[in-house]
Amino acid sequence: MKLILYFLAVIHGYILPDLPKTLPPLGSTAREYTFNITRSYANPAGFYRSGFLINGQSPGPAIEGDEDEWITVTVNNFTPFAFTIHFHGILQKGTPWFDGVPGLSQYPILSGDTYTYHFQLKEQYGSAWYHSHYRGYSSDGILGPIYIRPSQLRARPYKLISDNDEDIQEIIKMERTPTNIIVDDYFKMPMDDTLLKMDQYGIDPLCIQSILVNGKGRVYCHSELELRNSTEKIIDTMGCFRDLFSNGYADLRNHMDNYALENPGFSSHCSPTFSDIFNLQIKGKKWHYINIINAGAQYTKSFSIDDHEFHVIAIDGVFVIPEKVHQIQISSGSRVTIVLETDRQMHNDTNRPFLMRFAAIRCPQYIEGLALLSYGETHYTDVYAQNGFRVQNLQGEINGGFKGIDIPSLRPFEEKTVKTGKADHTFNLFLNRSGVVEFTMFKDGAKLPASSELLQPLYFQEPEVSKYVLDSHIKHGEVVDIIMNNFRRYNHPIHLHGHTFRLISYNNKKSFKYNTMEDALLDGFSIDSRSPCFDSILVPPNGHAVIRFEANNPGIWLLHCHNLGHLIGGMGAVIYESLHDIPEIPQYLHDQAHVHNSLNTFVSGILGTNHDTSYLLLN
Ligand SMILES: [Cu+2]
Repeated sequence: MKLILYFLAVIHGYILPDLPKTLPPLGSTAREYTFNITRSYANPAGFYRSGFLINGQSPGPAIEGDEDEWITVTVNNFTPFAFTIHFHGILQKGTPWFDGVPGLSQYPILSGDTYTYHFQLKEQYGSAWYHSHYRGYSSDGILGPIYIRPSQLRARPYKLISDNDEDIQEIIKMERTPTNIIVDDYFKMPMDDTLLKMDQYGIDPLCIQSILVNGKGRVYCHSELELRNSTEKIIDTMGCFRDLFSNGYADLRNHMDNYALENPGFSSHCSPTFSDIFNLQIKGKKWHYINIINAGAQYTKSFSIDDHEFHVIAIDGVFVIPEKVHQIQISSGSRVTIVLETDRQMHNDTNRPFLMRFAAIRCPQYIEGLALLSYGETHYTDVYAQNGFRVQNLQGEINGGFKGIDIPSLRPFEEKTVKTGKADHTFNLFLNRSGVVEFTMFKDGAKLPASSELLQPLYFQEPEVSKYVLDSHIKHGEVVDIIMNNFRRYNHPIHLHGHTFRLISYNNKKSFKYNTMEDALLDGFSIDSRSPCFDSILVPPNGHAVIRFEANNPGIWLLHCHNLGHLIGGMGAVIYESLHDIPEIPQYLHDQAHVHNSLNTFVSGILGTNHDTSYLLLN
């Protein structure tokens, strides 16, 4: 009887069930966060739209902790929608089921429900972020920064920035409290509507309204006549490329690769807005430590600050050999950490703010997000009081005499080497658009079904062979290569969960012509033992990326495109890693309330409505 009462109490939430073994060991504490997520109707870019807030704000509060510390995040869903939270860049060592991927590690958290994530910031540091991993809600406001302060034992690259001890001491001090800047692509309509229109018109939702910087932005308009640049193509007042003769949406199949279009009628009339923009106010200090996170659902950003150079010191939370540049290109999902030296003497007029620019690049739209860098006594807080020379144009192209860099050229600072021989497992992927709203990573067109977000999580099932599962019985310690060729004209920012990988071959013009790295090695190719170390990589059109990781984190991991339309269109693969070594999933997680769903279409995946068999499971 006591036992029955206990279970009833657990089910009804009066007492907590037995906590899983993966919680922090007794005597140590976890840093606790509570996220109350609500629906909003707000105007972050100067026009009203529905979206989401976390504790009344978007981006949500920063999750901060020290390397190896435990974190607890309790999510209270006060919205009418279901979603999950993924901790992007957190390796989830020992707790792979808290990776927040619906249909893979958990069910979506239903409206009115609560879900608690527990994980350790184990053997990792630096910039990461969290976001909804359900449909497109990350770009509707369910996102925020994560920062892990590196342990004392980590080697830092600061001596390569300055040989002055005072400078290094100040940088080390600033490392404790960096500024996080999250940049997001902001659509005119909420993501469910945007993706539904993608499905129904068969058009990529490529034309965005604004680029938000820490949740603030504006709509900037262009003069249509001024931008007309050919007889076949015009650029409208939103900066979007349109077909002159079809008003942008007829004859799509012929132009799908050439013309990227906004839904008809939605970008033709631009109305400028004059809302607040993010202002990074600098007071007194000389050195600044900044994490820049590209959370955009669509575009790579060219980042620069007018009149300033900066040191790039880490990518995806891994220190690199610093590079002093004026500009860096940041693809979707990637994080760039910079150290910025501000010296009033270098600039003529520090009463006016300098513009930080985030230009969308490799895309059919001329648009940039703007934010301000203001020195302490700045009297102006508007973009129209801008100051200094700009180092890049609206297309994100760097002006003559300035230095830019892209992420694949950066090498890790720590001399941890990658295995340079052949791999134990190789997967050959072909990034492709296989239909109007269908995207795939597989030669045979296999897709991650949109409805997989609503299915029973893979952790709760016997391992299943599906076309989108990469499974060749990877064992602990083995070396895995993933060859990704992109034969089409789209960029795909590919993100791997559960690992930082090594980029062992990359080219933005040529495909990788071998079936395995072993074939390449036999043909004279060699692997740089200090290959770049990331968790996201942009695979450019007609180019390739070959990534390698060591199977040191047993789990079921997603590899996917971070362009949200592409992901929901099917561009994902599931990796089964060392299945026999995955610790047993805590029993109470099986009991999460959820909705059963068996539909398999893009629309149902987006809307989540019209379930043919739906009922609530409460035990
Ligand atoms: Cu993609």
